[in-house]
Amino acid sequence: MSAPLTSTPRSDGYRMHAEWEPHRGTWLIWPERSDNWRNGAKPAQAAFAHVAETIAAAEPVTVCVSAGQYVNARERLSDAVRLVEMSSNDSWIRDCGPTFLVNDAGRVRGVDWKFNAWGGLEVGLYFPWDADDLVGEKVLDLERDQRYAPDFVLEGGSIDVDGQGTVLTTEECLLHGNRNPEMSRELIEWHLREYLNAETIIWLPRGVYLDETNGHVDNFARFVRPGQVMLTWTDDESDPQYEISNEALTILREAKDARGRELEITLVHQPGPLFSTDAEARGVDHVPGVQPRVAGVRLAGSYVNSYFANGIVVLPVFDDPHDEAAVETYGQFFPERRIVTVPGREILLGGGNVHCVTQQEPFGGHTL
Ligand code: KQY
Repeated sequence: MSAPLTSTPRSDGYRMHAEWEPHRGTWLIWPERSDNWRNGAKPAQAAFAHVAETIAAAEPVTVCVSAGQYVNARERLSDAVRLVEMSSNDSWIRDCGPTFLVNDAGRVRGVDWKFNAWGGLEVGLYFPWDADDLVGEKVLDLERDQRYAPDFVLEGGSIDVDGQGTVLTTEECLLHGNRNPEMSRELIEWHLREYLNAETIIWLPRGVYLDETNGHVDNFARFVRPGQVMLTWTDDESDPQYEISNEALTILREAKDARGRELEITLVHQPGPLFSTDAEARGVDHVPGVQPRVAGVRLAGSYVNSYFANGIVVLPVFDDPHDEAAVETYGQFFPERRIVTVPGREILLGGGNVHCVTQQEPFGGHTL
């Protein structure tokens, strides 16, 4: 185990970069567990491969894969994708991977948070999660990046930053009794300020309706540039999502970012609502202690769960009437980038989407 730094990023002048800043590359983890991914994870592997190849056309991609899946993954991925053998419990590197940081000289470090599978023994999604919890450290080791390791449970999908000192997050997740129950809100804020180098934290009460992560903000509301936020929305007042989005909108309208700017908010209408089918649920193995996949359950589908890579945006679409408007909105957010759509349903069936399965490493600009 490499020894972590005992200072904090804030005191050392490192900050979490915004996702739209230049990347050195992107990390993913190869999916394989058949108690989360249907049909032996084959459709999920095709979906992850599609995402990896899409990003690899824009920047270097590394996929972490178990020893048992190495040969299979190598055959299903092109040579443009680097494969690294690494153990994990599932495939959500946004959440179990490191949060990369940069300083003004372009040097890169990372935060290796504690990971407890979205809630630990009581209501977490699976046990064990020890291999996932080591992913952050292993990735930073491979990159020879120095590591901060606070005693603090946090998933990367539960925070979003503008790279200029503002953090967006949800109370539903960060203040949930299954993450850091012994910590006060003030202490949780202290960790965000110190380890992301932030000034202002904007708390939204809840995330997407029935999101199994306890309302991760990366599926709900995200910065698209400083001062501008996209928010999952529905026009249907009878949909439980309406009240959730509306309360967030009120807060965002009143909020100011770390530089004192008011926020411009763009509403992105949700797909569906989408529900899992009988055939989809039947394809998932039942294992005690692992969240079951049940037919007819409402899926937490969202267009906000996209990924900004160098020169492109990878946007999940659902063969849904709202797809077109989402593509158009992203085109307005990012006129200088290509909006590349990928089928989003398969990853959604596993509980997340494109943003949840990717982790960006900032370019920084330094050489070793
Ligand atoms: O929202 C995310 N960042 C990840 C979703 C993980 C779902 C686990 N089944």
